[in-house]
Amino acid sequence: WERCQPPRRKGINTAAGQGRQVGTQEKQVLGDLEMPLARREMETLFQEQPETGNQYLEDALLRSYLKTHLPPKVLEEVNQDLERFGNRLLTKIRPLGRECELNPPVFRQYDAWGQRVDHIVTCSAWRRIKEIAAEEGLIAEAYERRYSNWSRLHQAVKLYLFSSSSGGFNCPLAMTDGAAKVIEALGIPGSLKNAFDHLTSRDPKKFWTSGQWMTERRGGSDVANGTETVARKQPDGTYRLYGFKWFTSAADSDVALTLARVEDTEGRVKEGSGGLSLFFLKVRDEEGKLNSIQVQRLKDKLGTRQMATAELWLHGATAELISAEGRGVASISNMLNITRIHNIIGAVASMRRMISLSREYARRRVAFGKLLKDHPLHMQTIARMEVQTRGAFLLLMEIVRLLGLVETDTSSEQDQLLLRLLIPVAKLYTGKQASAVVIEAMESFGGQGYMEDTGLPVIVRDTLVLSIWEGTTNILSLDVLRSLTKSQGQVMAVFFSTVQKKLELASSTVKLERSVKRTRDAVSRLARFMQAAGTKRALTMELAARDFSYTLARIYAGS
Ligand code: UCC
Repeated sequence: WERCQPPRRKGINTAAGQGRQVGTQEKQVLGDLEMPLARREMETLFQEQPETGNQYLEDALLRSYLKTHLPPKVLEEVNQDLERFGNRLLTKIRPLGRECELNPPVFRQYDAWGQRVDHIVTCSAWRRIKEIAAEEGLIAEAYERRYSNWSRLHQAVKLYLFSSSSGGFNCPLAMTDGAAKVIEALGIPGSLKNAFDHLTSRDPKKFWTSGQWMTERRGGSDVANGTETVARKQPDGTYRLYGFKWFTSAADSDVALTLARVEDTEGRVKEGSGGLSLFFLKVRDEEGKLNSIQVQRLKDKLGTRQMATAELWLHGATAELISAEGRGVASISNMLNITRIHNIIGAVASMRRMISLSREYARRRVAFGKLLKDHPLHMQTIARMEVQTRGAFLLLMEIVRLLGLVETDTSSEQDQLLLRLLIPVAKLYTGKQASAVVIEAMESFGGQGYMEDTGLPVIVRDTLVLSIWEGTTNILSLDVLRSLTKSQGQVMAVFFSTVQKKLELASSTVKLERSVKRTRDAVSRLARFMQAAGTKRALTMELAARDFSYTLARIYAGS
């Protein structure tokens, strides 16, 4: 702070730097600043770049959550791992992530001699991050289950810390996790054992990532009606896929899960959801040749530019049918629910990163004679973002805690219902919330927030996709309704009873009285709305789906 401001200005509160020895370098800078502008050798910076330290050590809420919830032995080991990981993120991973942003993938369709190669060229930092992801067990941790039901939470926390430094590698990891989950849910059949081992490996040489090719020209949301890809059975029992995939994220992945319609002997296919089946395929063969796949082009995206999203033609790609015929959507929903959780992780991580930087800036930047942190209105704005972020963080922790219980067969039926409901609720809410928070945080830097080379616009761009990826806000709101219908309302019964229990606990704390009352009022209004909606046409609930889902998110996060 002292270094950055013209010295001896009246009316400036310099308390932040009082009592500090002025070093040689600082003396030089201060001296330089005292000189008339025209005679200065260089124009010294007038504002230091806001930078944060070890993310784990600086995240008080995360640390207190772990301390409260993890058993002591688990806490001890996890704590050590996260502190070490926090240092690695700061010193090694974040610079690599920045490099990925500066060197986005490029598409080389032909080689120098006119041969079609369809090569997606990624930078060395991207490939290094893939190795680090394996070494850190960012997928493996969840499947090894060395901490039983707490392993999933441990993995999610690592991903949360990793997310905003990952140079977009959180995207392939989301889909890799989803693919591993689908395979595990199928009981790891013999034909997929090798793939499962690769997807969950800690060995960088062995680690594979997976794509999730669901989107076609006619169906981003309406996958059931928009999927045109067909699958032709081969004499050896495998299938060949023919079709066009319009968005394939992280198209440099090793394998993919995708949907297609199985043709009968007459070449006919069944339309709609019941005609879709799920397939597993390798993108390249042992020699690195594409599996009868052509890359049409890379997408020119607003954000997530570090990661290659491609249009792909499948010209008879060899694939294995891995779901029952016609059960493709139900089967891939295991993947969707995992990638949606990763989306929540990404949302909370972006908010946390922007707020950390914003807070740091407020401790250094002077305006109107005092540091930003001493301006009540500025701090109120940050505090509001902080509250949003904390609510979203706790919602995330609740979801991964429940997932851990379900995955280790230690969950109750109530836990399973609550998890089913909270995933779409939290995905849709945090996706939207994150966009609002990061834009607000960008504003807290003034014009600097809008400058490309501060790195801040990257976070904003990459956050904006979170309400679109893995299902838009409306589609997720309809998924919330789907969970109500499918469970015949049981998800709401569990929701109400869980919230009541939390509020009961909170009501014993005097300071929380007002908040408890407000949340209880919201719960009562929600109950009244549900009662009234029960007597109306389905359209009422459809029109209310988004507001209803927001209400659930706010009540749950609030409680
Ligand atoms: O965008 C993509 C990749 C981006 C990169 C990923 C990075 C993310 C991480 C970020 C890190 C920061 S991939 C494309 C994403 N696309 C979507 O999300 C699709 C959006 N559309 C939907 O979600 C739709 O609601 C559909 C496709 C699921 C609707 O399909 P249907 O077939 O019309 O729906 P049905 O008929 O209601 O459902 C079929 C079956 C039912 O089961 P059964 O038959 O047993 O009754 C449903 O209960 O699927 C079941 N089902 C589910 N089960 C559907 N959704 C779910 C669910 N969420 N959970 C459990």
